Amino acid sequence: MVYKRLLTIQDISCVGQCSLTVALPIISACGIETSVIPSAVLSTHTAGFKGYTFTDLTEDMPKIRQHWEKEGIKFDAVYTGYLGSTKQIEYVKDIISSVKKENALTIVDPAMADNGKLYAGFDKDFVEAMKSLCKDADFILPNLTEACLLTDTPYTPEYDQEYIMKIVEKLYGLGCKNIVFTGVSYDKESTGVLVCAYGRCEYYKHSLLQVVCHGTGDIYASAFVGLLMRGKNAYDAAKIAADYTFECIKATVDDENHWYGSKFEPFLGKLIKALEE
Ligand code: PXL
Repeated sequence: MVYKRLLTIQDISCVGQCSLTVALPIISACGIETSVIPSAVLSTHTAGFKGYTFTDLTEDMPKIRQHWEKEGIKFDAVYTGYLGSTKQIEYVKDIISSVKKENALTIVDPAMADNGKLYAGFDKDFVEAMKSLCKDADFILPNLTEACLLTDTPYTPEYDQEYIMKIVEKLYGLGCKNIVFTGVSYDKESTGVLVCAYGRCEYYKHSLLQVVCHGTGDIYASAFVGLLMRGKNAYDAAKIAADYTFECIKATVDDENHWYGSKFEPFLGKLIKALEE
């Protein structure tokens, strides 16, 4: 097996099963060395908890980059998730260009919004900065709300294929190379992922569980990244990651005490098995 090294930049939500507490175990389980730069430390994520702490780590970023430059530290891929400030996005771009090995992949999850709304603390400037990060990425993984924000498209929860393909065209227009469009649902019973990669689009449909489950975007993106790094093509990685995320949600929905995240740990074994197939 080729041993690969990845850097992921996103927050530590100490409790809440999202961001780094999801990315680290999942990508490591896929057999990829996973280094981190925390964008911020929060006591919990911002979706449902009240009074959470937020320590912004923006100004640590250039210092970390400078140290790594001295050490000659480089990566085979950089995967970014939830970032803590608009200024941070500029620093993240500097880090990416400084630490990327030749032909390294950049994967951007523009984690900033869901269900038609920006997450707490984000504004229009952040969206503009995120557009510029997505433009240079090899893969972006937006949900519908994020894709709408990135393309200045009015969000609607009910839509058809034409609406989605117009957004895809606009994302290409922005400069995005490959798009893994999550949560694309054309009827009430199903949802799916539209993978537009290497010049063609393929839709993978799966059953929809009628629940809002936090952190599933991070579970999905982390599994996708791990699978892609282990040599799966984007379509297969997107499908396996979707099946994995579905199982995590299914295992969580009946537990009303587990509203804050999804139980991803019990299915890591299955994810690893899928890697070998
Ligand atoms: O899962 C996305 C996410 C990541 N990090 C923080 C969040 C959220 C979603 O709300 O609040 C801090």
